[in-house]
Parts: sequence; C-alpha cells; structure tokens
Amino acid sequence: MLKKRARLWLAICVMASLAALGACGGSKDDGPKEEPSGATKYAPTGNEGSITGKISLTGEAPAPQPIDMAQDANCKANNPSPTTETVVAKDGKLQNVFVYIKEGTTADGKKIADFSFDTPKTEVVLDQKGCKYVPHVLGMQPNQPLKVTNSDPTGHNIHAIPKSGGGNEEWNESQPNGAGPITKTFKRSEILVPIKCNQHPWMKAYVGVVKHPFYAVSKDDGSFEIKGVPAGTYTVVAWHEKGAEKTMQVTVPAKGAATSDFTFDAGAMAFGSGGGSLEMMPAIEFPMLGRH
Ligand SMILES: [Cu+2]
Repeated sequence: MLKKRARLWLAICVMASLAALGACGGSKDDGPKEEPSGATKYAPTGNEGSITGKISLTGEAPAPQPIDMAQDANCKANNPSPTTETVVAKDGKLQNVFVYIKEGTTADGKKIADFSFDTPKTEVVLDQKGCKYVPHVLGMQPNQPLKVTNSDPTGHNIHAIPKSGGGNEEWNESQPNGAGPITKTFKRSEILVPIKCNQHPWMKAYVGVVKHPFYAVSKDDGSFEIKGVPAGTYTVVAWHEKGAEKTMQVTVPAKGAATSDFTFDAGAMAFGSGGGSLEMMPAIEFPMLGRH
C-alpha cells in the first residue's frame, strides 16, 4: 500500500517537473518582443529636423550635499570632495533631465510608435569614477550594449533594478578593482531603469531605454538637443529623478528646429527629503510601447 502511494507520488513529481520544464522553455520562446509585428522599419528621408530647448529651475534648489565616503578610502583617490547629484542646477538651469519623444505623428501621418528602429551597435559607456556613476543619467535603445567600466582603485557591485514585469531583467554583478568591463543590454523600453552600487549606497544612475533614438539628457547649462527627428508633431516629456515630469507638444518642421523649453519648480519637486536622499524612483512605463 505504502509502496503504491510512493510510486504515485513519484509519478506526480516527475509530471510536475516536466510541466515546469515545459513552462520554462515556453516562456523563453514566447519572451517579450520589442517590436510590434508588421512594424515599418524607420528610414530617414533627409527632411529631419531637431528639438532643442533649455531646462530651467525656478525656486530654491537644494545645495549638493557632501557624501561621506569614509567606508571606502579608495573612493577619495578619484573624488576628493564628493557631493550628491540628485539635483544639479547652475544659474537656474537644471542638468540630468531626460527628455524624449513619448508619442506623436510624422508629417506624413505615421505614428512614431508604429515604426521599428535599428539597434545601434555603438556601446553606451557607464563609468564608475570617484565612486560615482558617470554619467548620472543616460539614454540608450533596447538591445544596445551598455558597457560598465571601473576606473576606481576599488571594487563596485553594479545592480540594475528594472520594474518587475516590464520585460527587463534585474542584474547584480561585482566588478573588482582592475576588472574588465561588464557589458549588458536591456531588452525593453523603460523610463528609467535605476542602477545602484551594492558596495557604496550613495551611488546611483538612471538609464532611459527608449525604442527610438529621439532622446537627450540636459547638460550643465540645462540645454538639450534631439537630432534627426522626422518632421511631425510630438509629445515631448522631460523627466527628473525627483519625481517631476513635464510634457509639451511640439511641431518639428522639415529640416528645421522646434523649441521645447521646460521649467521645473523646485518647490513642487520632492526635494523635501534632502538632496542626499537615496530612495529609488519607481520606473515609469513607456506608454507607446505598451503593446507586447
Ligand atoms: Cu560602488
């Protein structure tokens, strides 16, 4: 009797394992695809224009806070007086704002979301220098290589934290002093994927993964430029890590430039928790890529 029951259990276990294996294999094959089927491959026509603008910050911006790196003396070698980069503003202009085309229609009536785009082969470099990420905010396209380098005489542990269920995998890899680059990709669009270092809790970066190449990050004078934009009318979004997001409609003329200036209000942004706060903003879904 017992033997019979044991055999039954064994059979159930084997079947369950096989089912689990099947599910694994199946999910691999049916994994998220970036491009909608039947998408038209985007091809420039020669009439592309650009979107340029400045990001202003009104109100009082919190001053950068000193970072105590006492836990790792080697960090000082490349960064003698480290400060937070949560808000980087100078003369009322805001750096590290991620600006991108969210949706829109080209002058010949095609939705930008309906195009597929080539994956750039060029690597996007995220360096670790002075125990901070350089750059602090960056953009790339799905499946484009992200090369993480370590210029510090110390070890780091790079930890990418995409939102769960969005199709991008969380990863977490240590990179000792002197180790070669680590190259990774993100399969899906995501605004934005936070990256932190498990060794140094103050280290943070944000990667905007956008289906198309129409994005930019504001520089230290608050300026940005998105080049190669097909003539058309678009919704442009400006995103800052402190939870602020601005949206604007712009029309890009053929071979011309559209201006898209954004103004953030320091009072309305979540600066209250301090310039050195270490919380991670939840990544926001990129709506035009909602289809799977
Ligand atoms: Cu680190």
